[in-house]
Amino acid sequence: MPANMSCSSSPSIFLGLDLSTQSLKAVALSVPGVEKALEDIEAGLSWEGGGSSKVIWEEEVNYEDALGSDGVSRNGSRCTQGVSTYLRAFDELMRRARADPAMGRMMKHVRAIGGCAQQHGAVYWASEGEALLRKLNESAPSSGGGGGGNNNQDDSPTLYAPLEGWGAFSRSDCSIWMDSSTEDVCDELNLKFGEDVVSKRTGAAFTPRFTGPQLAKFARDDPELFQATSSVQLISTFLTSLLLGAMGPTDFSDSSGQNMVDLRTREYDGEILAALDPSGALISKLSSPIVPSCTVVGVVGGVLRGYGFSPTCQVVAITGDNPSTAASMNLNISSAAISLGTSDTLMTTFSEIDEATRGSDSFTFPNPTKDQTFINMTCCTNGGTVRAQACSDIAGGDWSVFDRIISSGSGKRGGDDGGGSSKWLMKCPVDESSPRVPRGNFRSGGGWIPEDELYALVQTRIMHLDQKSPKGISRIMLTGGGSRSPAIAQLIADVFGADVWHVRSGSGNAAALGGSLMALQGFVSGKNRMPVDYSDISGKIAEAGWEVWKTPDGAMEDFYASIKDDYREWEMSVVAKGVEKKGRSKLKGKTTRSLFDWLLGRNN
Ligand code: XUL
Repeated sequence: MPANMSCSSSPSIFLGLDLSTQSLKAVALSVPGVEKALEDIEAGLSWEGGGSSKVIWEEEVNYEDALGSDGVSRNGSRCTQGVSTYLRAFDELMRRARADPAMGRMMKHVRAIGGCAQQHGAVYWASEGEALLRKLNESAPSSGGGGGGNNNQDDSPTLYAPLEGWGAFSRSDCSIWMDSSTEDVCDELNLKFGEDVVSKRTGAAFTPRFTGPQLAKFARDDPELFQATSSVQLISTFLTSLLLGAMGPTDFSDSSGQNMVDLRTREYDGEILAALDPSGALISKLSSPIVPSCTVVGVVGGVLRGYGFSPTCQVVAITGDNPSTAASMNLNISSAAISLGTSDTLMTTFSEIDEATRGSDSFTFPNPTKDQTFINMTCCTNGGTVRAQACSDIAGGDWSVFDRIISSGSGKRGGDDGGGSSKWLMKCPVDESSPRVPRGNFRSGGGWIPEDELYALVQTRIMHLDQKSPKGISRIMLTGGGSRSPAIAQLIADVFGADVWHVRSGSGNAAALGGSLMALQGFVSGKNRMPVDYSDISGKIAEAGWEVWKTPDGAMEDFYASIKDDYREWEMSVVAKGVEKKGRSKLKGKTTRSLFDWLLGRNN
C-alpha cells in the first residue's frame, strides 16, 4: 500500500449488480482509504491508491441453474422475459449475499449500491404496483432476520416475489432487447422522421429492440392493457426501484436506449411520443425525472435493510450494461473498447453528439462517467460464431493453428491478391447489423486459398471497426472470447495504430464491476465539498486492472494505413449491393424512402 494511504477503521464496500438476460450478477468492491483519497483530491494531489482496491465477493444467480428457467418466451420474432425471473433472482442473490461468510459480515459496510441491467427492455406496472412496493418495504424488519410478515420458506426477511402474485404488474412479461417484432413499426416511424434525424435526436434510428417502438406496438396491439398499465420502466429503473423500495428515477445514459429521449434537452421528445402513441397517454406512464448517471437517488428500502444493509446505504441510479461496461474501463476520448464475443462490439467516445451519431448501423448513448460526452456503440452480429466456424473448417478446430495462420499472413499475403489489390471477406450467416448487409458471403477479387479466407475474415472485421472509430485512438481495451488470440490482438494494434490493453486482474464481470465503480463515484461526489471527477478515484481503480498487451508494429501500421481507402470503397460497394437486395424485397412493402434513408444513414 502506498505510504500516503491510511486505513480507515471500517471498510468501505461498493456493490455493483448486473441484471442481464441470463443471470443476476454481483461484484462487491472494497476500497480502502476513501476519506484519504478525498483529502488528497481536495489538496490538489493525485490519488495513487487505485491498485489497493479488492473484489471481496462475486456472485452469479444464473436463471436456468437457480430458477430452472431463464423465463424467456419466443414466438416468431417476438421475445419477452418474465418479470418474476428478475424478482426471484433478486431474492436469491440477497439470500446468497447474507449467507456468504465474507459478504454476510460486510453487508453493513456497503456504502452504496449501483449497477446495470440489459438495455431497452421494459417492465409494465399496474396502478397498484407502487403502493404494493412501498407496503412490502414498510412491512420489512429494519435489521436482519425475522420474516417480515411474508411467507418465505427459509425465513429470509422479505421476499419480492409476492409483488407479482399481488398484481403489481399489468403484464407478467417484459419486452426485451432480443425482440424484433417491431420491424414494421420502425420502418414506418423512420419513414416519417428520417433515420438520420431520429438518430441525431435520440442517439439511434428507430430500432426494433428499443423501448419506444415496443411501446408503440403494445399500444396498437392491446390498447386496453396499455391503458391499464400505469407505469413503464426500463429494466434498469426497475432495479433502482427494487433497491429503493419505491419508484426510482431513470438513468440518463440508459434512457437513450428508448428512442424517446432528446439527448440535448435530456427530456422525453414530445413529437416522438405523439407518433408512438397518438392517444397522448404515454407521457404519464414514463419514469421521470431522468437523472445524470452516478446520481445518488436515495437510500436502500426496508427489504434491503432487512437483509442487513445499513439504513444509510445509498442507491445510485442503475444504468445499462453497455454504459456500465464502459465505466469499468474508464473509457475516454483517446480510448476505445472492443469486445470480440458472439457479436463483436466497438465503443468509442466523442465530445459532440453530432459527431457521435455515426450512421444508422450504430447506437449512441451518453457517457455515464463523463458528462457532456457520448459513446458510440457499433455491434457486428456475425462475430465469434463465424470465427469458430472458420477455425473448424480451415484450422482443424485448433485455435493455435488459427493464430499461426493469422500471424504468418503478416498483412501482405492475406491483404494482397498478387495483383496489387487487397482481399476482403465478410461471411454473414444472418443479416449483419454493421455494416448493414443482408445475410450472405461477400468477398473481393479472386485467387483465394483457404488460409486467405481465415486471414481476410479477421482483417476485414478489424478494418470495419477502424472505419467506425474517430481518429486519435491511442488505447484499445480488448475483451471477449476472441481477445484471447494474440494474433488478433496484434492485428488490432497494427490496424488502429494503438496499444491494445487486456484485463490483468480484478473481476471478469465488467458490467457489474462498472456498477460498483459508479456506486463509489456517486458516494464520493455526494460526500466531497468539491466536484470529484470519475477519473480521480473510480477511473484509477478501473485502470489498475488493465495492462498493455500489444503495441503497433510500425511497418505493419504503415501497410494498413495504405489499404484503408481500398477497404472503404469495397465496404461501400457491399453495402450498396445489400441495399439493392433489401430494396427488391422491401419495394413490395413500398418503403423505398426508408431504404434511401437507410443508405444515407450509413454514409453519414
Ligand atoms: C445493446 C443491446 C444489448 C443489451 C444486452 O443495444 O441491445 O447489448 O444491452 O444486454
